[in-house]
Amino acid sequence: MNAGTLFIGNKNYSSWSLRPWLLLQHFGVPFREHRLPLLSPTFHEAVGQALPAGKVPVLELPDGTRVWESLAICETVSERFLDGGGWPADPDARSVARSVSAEMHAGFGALRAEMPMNCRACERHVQRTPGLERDIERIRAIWIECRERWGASGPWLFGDFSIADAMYAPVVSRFQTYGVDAGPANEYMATLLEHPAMQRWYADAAAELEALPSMELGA
Ligand SMILES: N[C@@H](CCC(=O)N[C@@H](CS)C(=O)NCC(=O)O)C(=O)O
Repeated sequence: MNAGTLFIGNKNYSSWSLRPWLLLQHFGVPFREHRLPLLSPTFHEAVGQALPAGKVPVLELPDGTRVWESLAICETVSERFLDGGGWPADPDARSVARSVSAEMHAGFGALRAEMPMNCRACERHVQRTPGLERDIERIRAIWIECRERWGASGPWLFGDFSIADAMYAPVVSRFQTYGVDAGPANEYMATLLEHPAMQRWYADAAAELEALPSMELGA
């Protein structure tokens, strides 16, 4: 079944857009992609209309219902198009997958502010503040624990690919860009970066023409 239209920002910069996009792509759910470059006139025109909260991503379902907030979109995709399969089947794994996804959605402010996603950039270095170090440590611990407890049945955080992997995909991208060593979770990072859909996202980001100074470090 077609999921409708996913409104996203620039692939180079829009980390929140990547999450539901990757989920839909991974599970092969057909959808239409509508790109609204951040800070552009077309983006501003869409605010309050296609974008109820003035942000991307937004999923417009085939009946016209709009869903915003990346985690709410992922939940909706799982419920309506995957028969709940966006979450792990095991109840304990599912509870923890929900917790780490919510933790990502609500937190890691230092990481998001100090290491912005930029798919085209490589070998960036930033001064790590204590807050950033704490975020990095916590994320490393999450990945390592998930892989140790649930990774036996597959290469993803909970074995099979789940919403949790989609939620952490932009963090993997950031760790690569800024040279963060994930220790035993480096293999997990490589798996995610090699995902064919991630490779497509990166190729599309490389082809984008917009370079937004306010989204680059040092701006
Ligand atoms: N909590 C939101 C965050 C969405 C968000 O901040 N999106 C950014 C792009 S990655 C945006 O639309 N920024 C435009 C603006 O704030 O004007 C989610 O999970 O979807």
